[in-house]
Amino acid sequence: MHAKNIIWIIFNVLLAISVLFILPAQAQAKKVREYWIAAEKVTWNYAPTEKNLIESEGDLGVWGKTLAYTKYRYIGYTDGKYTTPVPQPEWAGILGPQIRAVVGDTIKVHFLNKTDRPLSMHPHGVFYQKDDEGADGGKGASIAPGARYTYTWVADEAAGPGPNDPSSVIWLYHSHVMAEEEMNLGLIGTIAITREGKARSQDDPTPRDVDQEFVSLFTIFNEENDEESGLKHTINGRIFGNLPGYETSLGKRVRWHLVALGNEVDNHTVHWHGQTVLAHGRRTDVIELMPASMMAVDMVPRSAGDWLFHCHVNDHMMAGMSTRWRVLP
Ligand SMILES: [Cu+2]
Repeated sequence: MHAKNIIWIIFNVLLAISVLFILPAQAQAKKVREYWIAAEKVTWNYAPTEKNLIESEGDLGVWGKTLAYTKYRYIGYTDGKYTTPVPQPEWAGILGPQIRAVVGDTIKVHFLNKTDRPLSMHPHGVFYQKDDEGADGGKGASIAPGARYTYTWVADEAAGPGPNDPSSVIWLYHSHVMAEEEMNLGLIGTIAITREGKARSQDDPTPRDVDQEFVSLFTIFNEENDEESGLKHTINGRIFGNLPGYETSLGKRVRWHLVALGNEVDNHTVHWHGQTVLAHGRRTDVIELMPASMMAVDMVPRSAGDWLFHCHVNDHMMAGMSTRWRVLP
């Protein structure tokens, strides 16, 4: 037989094997991703250094009068014993554990309410049946103190990135028994969904076309019935530069997931010094957020240094809605 024919036959056999076995195996690679999350009462300090780290000459103003308050948080654990917390990056601040999935996956959240009031977990974006809405009737709508509930959510096509989105998008989750009160208590987190075929691996659902993903929640927590000193203008629950950990380096592909929550006053304009971002194909260095907005933008840092990252609304800047992000050379 002619050598060319043999090569042709081998090529076709390999092609047949890949079509019959390898491709279907990849298409079937759907996972059930399990999370153990408890709601807990904590003491939260809005500025652990007790310093204004943005203006070295400045102080914390009226907002420094009281810095520590009782808050409620979602805390992630490694398993159903709820004894070993899942470590969080420093920049995550008050945010609950990051839930992640790839389009096609199912998310199971084993929720335990360790607090003294009924709470829930209500997700945005993902597919759920009525019992797993975490709000408005259904079994998961109100979980009593000490009780548990397992929420089943599906990262279906409609929960994943759309045609104009980057390879991952983010959704909020929050408690929804007395929603406004509970979001103000701190019961907030996010769900990241990666486009099918874009995850690093079966076990690592992070998108492989970016090196790092950060999440930033812009919200004003109201601690003292609208008293100005209790209006904490926060990024991930910290004020006046007290949120460390946004660290990257030149040339890295960085994705920022920006979210906001709150009231009419929670119209935030997120601004980076030293860098621009791509937002749905548009170049800018300021992103507008309204309460419950969610937005993914990409950047490749081009200038090394410690740069301001802040809300550009004047009143909010003055009240400490700023921190720094670091670009290493
Ligand atoms: Cu703002």
